[in-house]
Amino acid sequence: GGDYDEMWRGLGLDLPAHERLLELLGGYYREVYLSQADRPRAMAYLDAVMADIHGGRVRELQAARAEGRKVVGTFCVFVPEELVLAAGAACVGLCAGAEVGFAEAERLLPRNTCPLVKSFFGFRLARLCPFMAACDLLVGETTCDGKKKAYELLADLAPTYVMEVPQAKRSADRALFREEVRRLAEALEALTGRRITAEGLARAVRLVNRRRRALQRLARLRGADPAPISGRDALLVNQVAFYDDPERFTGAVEALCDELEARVAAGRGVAPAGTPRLLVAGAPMAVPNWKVPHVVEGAGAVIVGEESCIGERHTRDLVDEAAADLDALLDALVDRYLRIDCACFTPNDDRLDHVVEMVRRTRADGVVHFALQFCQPYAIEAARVRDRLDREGIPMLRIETDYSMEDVDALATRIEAFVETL
Ligand code: BJ8
Repeated sequence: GGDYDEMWRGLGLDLPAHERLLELLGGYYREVYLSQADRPRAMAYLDAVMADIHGGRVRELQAARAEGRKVVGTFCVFVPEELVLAAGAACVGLCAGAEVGFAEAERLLPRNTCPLVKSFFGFRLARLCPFMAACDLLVGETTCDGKKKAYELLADLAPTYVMEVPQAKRSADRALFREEVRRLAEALEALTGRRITAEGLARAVRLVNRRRRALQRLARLRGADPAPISGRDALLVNQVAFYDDPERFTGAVEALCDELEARVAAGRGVAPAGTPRLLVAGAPMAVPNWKVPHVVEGAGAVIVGEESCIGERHTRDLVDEAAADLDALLDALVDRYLRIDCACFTPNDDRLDHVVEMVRRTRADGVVHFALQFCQPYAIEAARVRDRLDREGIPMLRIETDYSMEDVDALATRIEAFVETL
């Protein structure tokens, strides 16, 4: 990392601790990713992105900032990236998938806080995330209680804006969210000094839709048996979608899909035809939270889809591109974002339909329901998912875990037993 030391120091990182983090991450990546046989060649792009995870993209963002561009960090797929781009800023989805800085985080937050929330505090307090440090503004949202209250504390550490997300989807909720989208647009204009125009927003809508379509194409290709790509690799693509340059990333995903299409045509896969196929449903898995997919695919199954915000909840719906003026475009954004079926909503029956639809489309043999420890929305909603899947005759295994490696053996035992029943 010698090349980047000056940049990282300038961003206030703790260089020795950061060096150790990158070493750990590199080792874990080799174990989870580079050990796989017969990966698509196009994954070389993702390997390069990951090898340079805190380097090249941060340098691009810093170069843009030097020219006066702003960088906005987000933690949730409810924050409309299109608005950020239309205001002339770059958007980074911050990941928070590692158990770092937890000792520091636990001085502020209760120990029984979801690891995702603890992680973004840990990264900030232990000065380990150059992306967060490069952000001119963090945009939080009122989804679960843990995040909502944590943003109040985060605001003491970094410029933070919080957008309200409703808890239901009636017309009053839509009106509230519409007003929140307008308020966010204003805040972004104030940050960048640039007006959001209809042309600018329409361009951003097309750009983000293009990336969604590429990721939808990847999702469809995973329906083939044998599966042309591992679940780990597909998850990684969905993770990198949050912070890579959208244009370049979309090109890389299209190239990957071209290769996968050829694989499917040739009947070639990452695991033999007939390998048990699983859908993972639930809470997001942020970089570098590859624990469950690593265990699942080590247990002789292949993951064929993610019903998750780092997965199809992020890519399923497009924004209507037909809208002509700014108001209509903002309405189209609201319509699209309110289709998100996060477990923070009540009722949230659409999600049950989506899980079943995904099982059918990906030809999955079963579902692994994934909740992060202390995440009430997903842990409680798991019971409703189970009821629905029972009625459809789809087997489900319920998992609740954190970012530590302590339960890996226990998880492996449970997952192997589940896979054997399929
Ligand atoms: S739209 S899933 S990205 S809120 S896992 S922090 S819910 S206690 S992440 Fe999420 Fe937006 Fe919903 Fe998606 Fe809370 Fe649960 Fe932790 Fe969570």
